[in-house]
Amino acid sequence: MLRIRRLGEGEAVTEEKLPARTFVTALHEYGVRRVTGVPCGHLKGPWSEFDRLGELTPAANEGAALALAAGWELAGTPAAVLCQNSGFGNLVNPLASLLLPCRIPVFVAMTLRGWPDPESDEPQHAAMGAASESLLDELGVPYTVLRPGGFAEALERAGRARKAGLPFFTLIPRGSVGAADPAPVTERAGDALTRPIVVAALLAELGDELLVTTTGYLSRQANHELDRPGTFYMQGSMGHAAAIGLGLATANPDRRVVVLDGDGAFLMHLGTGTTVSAAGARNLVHVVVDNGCYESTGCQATTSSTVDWTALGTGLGYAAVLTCRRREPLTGQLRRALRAPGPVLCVLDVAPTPDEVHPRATASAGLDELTERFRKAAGS
Ligand SMILES: Cc1ncc(C[n+]2csc(CCOP(=O)(O)OP(=O)(O)O)c2C)c(N)n1
Repeated sequence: MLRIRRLGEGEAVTEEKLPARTFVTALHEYGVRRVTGVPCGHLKGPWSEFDRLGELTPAANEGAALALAAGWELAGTPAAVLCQNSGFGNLVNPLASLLLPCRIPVFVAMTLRGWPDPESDEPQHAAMGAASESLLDELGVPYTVLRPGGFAEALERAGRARKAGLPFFTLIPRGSVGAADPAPVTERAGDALTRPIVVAALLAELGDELLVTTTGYLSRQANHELDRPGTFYMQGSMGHAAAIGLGLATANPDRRVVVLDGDGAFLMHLGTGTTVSAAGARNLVHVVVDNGCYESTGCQATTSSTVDWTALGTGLGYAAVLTCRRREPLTGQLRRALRAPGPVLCVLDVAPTPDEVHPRATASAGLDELTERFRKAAGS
């Protein structure tokens, strides 16, 4: 039986774990040859196993992951998607309008945040935690919730769905799949930038600018360095920091708006970069902290290593693009970024620091309170 109790930070719902290797071997036996998705900390074990085997292609967002897997399936290669239910909304479109009508069977392993008790998780997961099963019911997509010892049965059911031309979701309660061995800590150059350094430096330069900080460790770091009413700490809604910032900037043309983004989050909805430049938001500064990984979910690699940020920012139409990878020019580059006519893209290349993690802003104040405080600071 699944044991449920109230959870503390980082605790798991289940105490019996399916080892990551068993998860991967079972999917191989089921026939899966290729895997994609967007990482969740609760699937980091299988994610790193598939990565080690060269079978994993990280996708920019969950919808793209499902469409990529559909392409593999159309080519006769059974495929799986690994994701978190916060990305369920991203994949509903290809699920409803591609996989179901074209009868393409993909196996999806989706972790359940905000479930079974929304109170036991962060507030941004409550609505999706409560709705994940009923949304699948409404769409007519077969699924099961993984129980201890129940993965073989889940795959049997997935096999039946596959024969009927249907995708299948296995919903994974938090903590029910084992983690990977910790990655070796890589040496970083003495003058390398890090998340704490760049966030502290940025906050030191801010006056009354509004600041929107992206989902995950960057929001936590900003809150840790300097809690200010003019900072909107995004908790969920990954990939949409620049869009929120653009809304604020176009509604307040006389006030600078700074967006603090991650490489994974910016790449998730990169098209917003074109909206930012088409809107000509001269008061918007988009700072992207590129650590090459999804640090907040376990440092799984993003695709940023293949990105030429200067070419990308220019191509997207940002009015100025600045980059920085060392400590000495950091403050100068940030000052230039904050003063230049925008929209400005400022990309800071940092080394990951997974050992430095701070509490969420919501550890000290409610989401309502933080939002209301920001509304006042934004002048509404
Ligand atoms: C739509 C969606 N998919 C996945 C997640 C899980 N998630 C939370 S933070 C995060 C990593 C963000 O990576 P990045 O933007 O590069 O910032 P970093 O964590 O490296 O600071 C992920 C994948 C999420 N919250 N929302």
